[in-house]
Formats: sequence, structure tokens, C-alpha cells
Amino acid sequence: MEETGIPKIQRYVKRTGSHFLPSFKTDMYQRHSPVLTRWPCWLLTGCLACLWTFSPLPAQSAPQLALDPVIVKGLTNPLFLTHAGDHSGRLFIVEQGGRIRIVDNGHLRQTPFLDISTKLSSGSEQGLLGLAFHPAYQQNGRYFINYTRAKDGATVIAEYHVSSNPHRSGPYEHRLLIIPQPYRNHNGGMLAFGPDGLLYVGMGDGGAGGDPENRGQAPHALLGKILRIPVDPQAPGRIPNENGVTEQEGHPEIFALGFRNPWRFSFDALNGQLWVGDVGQNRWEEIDVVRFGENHGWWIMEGRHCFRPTTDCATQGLTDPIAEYHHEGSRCAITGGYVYRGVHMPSLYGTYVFGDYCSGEIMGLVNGKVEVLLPTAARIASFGEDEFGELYLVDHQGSIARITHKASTPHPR
Ligand SMILES: [Ca+2]
Ligand SMILES: [Ca+2]
Repeated sequence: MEETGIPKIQRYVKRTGSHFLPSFKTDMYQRHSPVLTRWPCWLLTGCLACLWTFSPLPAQSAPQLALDPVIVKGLTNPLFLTHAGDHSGRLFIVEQGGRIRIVDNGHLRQTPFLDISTKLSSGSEQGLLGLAFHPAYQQNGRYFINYTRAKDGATVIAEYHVSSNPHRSGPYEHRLLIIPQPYRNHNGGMLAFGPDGLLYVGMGDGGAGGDPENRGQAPHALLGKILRIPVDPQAPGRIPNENGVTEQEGHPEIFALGFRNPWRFSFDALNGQLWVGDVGQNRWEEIDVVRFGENHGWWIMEGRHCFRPTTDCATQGLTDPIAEYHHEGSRCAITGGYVYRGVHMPSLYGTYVFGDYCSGEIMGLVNGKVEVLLPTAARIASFGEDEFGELYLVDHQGSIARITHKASTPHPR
């Protein structure tokens, strides 16, 4: 019998128990922040939150950026880039058609790390969409993928394990979550580990246009949400009832609701804040900073504007985006990025960098405003970070470039 998402989740929750308070994994948030190794993280996070809330940020000028090509041929429809956190310096590139490729020392390895092209449906917004390595990958070899499976296009979140060859994955798949998809588009796709050690999943509203069945607001639907799921035995099997959003009415996996298609999101490596780029319907693209239990408004609102109804919509209890931009020129869909925390571009430090898939513009949130940092001819499928927090641009047309300062010397590789 075909598995469906909801019973699968219930079985998974039952198996993993109902512990609380996960171990707070700080390794990935201590990069470039030696002070974090000496002070309790909760204290610093609190201080940083205060600074964020109460201190005006110093005025910045938009940094001048350039692209340093890394891979220009040999990739087919790349749509994500990440690293394994294993100090190998390798970049892992996700191809939509179902392969994970390795860039090692600047060279694209011919043999893929993983090839699941026979397992999935691909094309348009379907395919292999997300990849996240376990924070302890160097020790345990575990990693996770998000894809739309063959035949019915359902979203699958699955675990894999590296083989004895560090450049090849093992073949065995352990499925954590299966979520039926009513339409081929708006599948979300992002995976990333949060500061709580849980695996976060971006789920679109299921598709069509205008969220016809209102899944974004539906507490029982896993579509139109940011989810988080436990992957470790010591992690909580159920998310605690912190505000009543999920405990009685919805699924414990729901972290926040009201999203249309949160294609790419990331956690700020300094303070753990969750930044989401939520793709708009016809007019407004939005950037959200997301906290547990928040309702980010879709299908009621598109950006800061009423969508249903188009005037006097019920905005109470909804969280506005931190920024938005309009579909002007060729802009059509936001590709969420990263708060830059690398070292090679000091003037970019702390800036949220993102882009638009259609216009090819690399943009930044500078002094709270959306600014174009660099126009490109790319189809910006994603941004990605290496182990040092340096940023890369993933062009869906088949290339990878490192984002650098305009006048900077080439990065040694
Ligand atoms: Ca869908
Ligand atoms: Ca919203």
C-alpha cells in the first residue's frame, strides 16, 4: 500500500519518543566567533537579540561585488550548494535531475556522490531539491535529502550514509517523512539543521496558484509550512507546546505557518536566526525572519499586502516580512540566501544576500532596504556557503561562481 505522509509521521513520532530539550549544538554557530566559545550561547544570543531589536545598525554602503567562476561546465541544472562540515574543503552540488556532485580542490569529480535519478520526478519545480549534512557528519557520515519521488511527485525527506569511499554515498535510503503533493509546483525543497539540532524543512503550499485549498493556513496540513523534525535518538520526538499552535490542532513538526513557497532558507551562523525567502504569487517577493509558532500570512497576504480579500484582509496575528520587493522589470521569484558571515568581504559582513531567479540580480538587505549588489545573467537557483562561510552563486543554467569583492584578489584554491 502506498504510504501517505500523516501516518508515516505518526509512526515516526511514536518511535522516537517524546523527550524535550535537545542538546544545543553550537559547533556550526561558533565559526569566526571565538567569543562564542568562551561565553554561554544563550547569554550571547540574548544580547544579540537585544542589539538587533534596540540598536540602530550603522549605515552601510552597498558592497561592490564580482563573480569568480568555480565550475563553468559539466553540471546539469544545479540548484543547491553546500559543504559537509568535515574540513575536507569540498563543495557538494545538487543537480535537479537527482545527482549530488563533488567539487574537490576546484575540480568537478566525474563520479557523483549520489545518483537517485531513477527514484524521482524532475523538471519544472520537481526533482532533487535539498541536501543537509548532519552537524556531526565527520563522525557519523549521515546526510539528508529532499526530493519529489517518481510516479506521484510526493515530497520525500530521506536519510543516506556515506560509503567507505568519502567521495561516494552508500545506497541505502531511510525515509523520514513523505508528504503527498497535490500539484507539481510549489514543493519548497530546502533542508538545513537549526541551532536546536533539528532538521528544518521548507514546504510550499502544494501548488497550482493562489493556494486553492488554503493549505498555508491549515493547521493539519504540512504544506505551506516550515517544519522541523528530529533525526537523533536524543532529540525530541515531539515539539513542545510552546504556544499552542501545534500541540492540539496541528502536527508537532510544524515550526511556523503561512508560507507560499519557501524555496531557500538559512540560519544566521552568528546568532541562529532563521531567514526565509518566500516566493510570492504575482506581485510581491518577501524576506522573513521566522520564529517558532509565527504565522507568516499566506494566503491572506502576499508580502505586506492583502491577497485574500484584496482589501481589508484579517491581518491580526500575522507576522510581516522583514523586507519585500515588487515584480518590476524581469523580477519574478525570490531565491533566499544567507547572512554573510565569511571573512573575505568585510564590508558584506552581516548583510543578508539573496537574489531573484528571473532578473539574475544579486541583492542585499542594506540598512533595511533591498539593494541590487550585482546584476548577473544567471538564473539564480540558490546561494550556498563553504566551510568558511564564503558565498557561492548557483546558476541553474549550469555554473557555480564564488561571490567576491569587485577588486579582490582571486581566492586561493
Ligand atoms: Ca507541489
Ligand atoms: Ca508572508
